[in-house]
Amino acid sequence: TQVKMKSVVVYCGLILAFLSSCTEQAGTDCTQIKTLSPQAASGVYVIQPAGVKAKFKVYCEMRADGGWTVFQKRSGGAVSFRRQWAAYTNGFGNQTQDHWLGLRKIFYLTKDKSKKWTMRVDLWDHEGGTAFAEYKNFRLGNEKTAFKLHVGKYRGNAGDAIRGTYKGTDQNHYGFSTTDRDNDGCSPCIFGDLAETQCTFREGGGWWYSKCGSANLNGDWHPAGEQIGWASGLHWRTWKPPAPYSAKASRMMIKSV
Ligand SMILES: [Ca+2]
Repeated sequence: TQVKMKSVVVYCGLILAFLSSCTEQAGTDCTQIKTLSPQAASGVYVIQPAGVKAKFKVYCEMRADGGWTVFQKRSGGAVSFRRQWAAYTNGFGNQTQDHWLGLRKIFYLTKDKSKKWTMRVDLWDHEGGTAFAEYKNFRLGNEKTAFKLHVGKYRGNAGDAIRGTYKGTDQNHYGFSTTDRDNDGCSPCIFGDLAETQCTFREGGGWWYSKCGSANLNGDWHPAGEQIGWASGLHWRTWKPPAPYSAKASRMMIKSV
């Protein structure tokens, strides 16, 4: 029986080693996880993008059209998006709730030139409506470019707020700004009788502001009844113009193709 016990211990040890190597095996992104396991459910997964040493947790939104790696989620005021450069670079919040994945991780994902990425924005209003915007060829530049935003062709029903409605406010090919890192092109910008030097409005969230522009989903969250007219909000101004309307919820995510 001692020999039998010993072989059971060895056998179990092998199974445990096999299982732990299975759990340590990280996908490169949510799209690959969904492709390899079509039944995989939405949830938090550990990923390791190709050519990157870091492993990190992401929320995967598994849909019929593929696995999407979520990098922004807003649904209430519990998580403050009034953060500075370091926080927007590294990420904040909990992946199962409201969060910002972090510019460095989005860069790690999208720097692989062998893949192309589609970025999807989902919006929910306070009246039960939804809308979306999708961009082909999404990627971010590295930290030296202030994580410059690059998007290709738009499709959707929320409008192309990244390129914006006013001349000179196109956020495509613009770097990221926070209250302590100003790349917004305003020094100042004149809006009617207001002169703004910072599109973060000194306390709002970071974004790829271009003379402010028409999109910013990282501003202050506002509840129903207080969702209209704030300088800082969850704004996608091609969706509900002209007064700034602050969405009830938003989600930004990417899929590799
Ligand atoms: Ca400025």
